[in-house]
Amino acid sequence: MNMRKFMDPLPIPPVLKPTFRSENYTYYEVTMKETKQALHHDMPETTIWGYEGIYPGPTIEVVQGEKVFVKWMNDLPEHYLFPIDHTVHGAEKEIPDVRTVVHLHGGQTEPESDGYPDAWFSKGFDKFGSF
Ligand SMILES: [Cu+2]
Repeated sequence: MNMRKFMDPLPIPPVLKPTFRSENYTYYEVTMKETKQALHHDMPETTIWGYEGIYPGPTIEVVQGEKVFVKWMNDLPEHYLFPIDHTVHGAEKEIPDVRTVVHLHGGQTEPESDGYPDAWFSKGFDKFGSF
């Protein structure tokens, strides 16, 4: 495959509109979805898992000091894109194949809301836990 340079403009993610905004806080909902997207002009579409179904995910614009809540929702398929080695810690067969958790760098996030490394939830919050 010959991938030519400078074929695509720099991707600028769209700005996400809040679900709710008041004088005290702003609330967003972001859904993780599987979609198809071409990541380069010379490549065919490929399967991606993206926030709001795009990669990179949307931008959340925040004014300094603004309090923001985000509800991260998992609407990914129930089975992973690739084979899973169930002998690895954290990938046991008893837990859902596809689990997610969101972690933020650069914000002032309360620890219980910042995606502990072992925390997870499955599609539709059907199951959740930590190891
Ligand atoms: Cu981190």
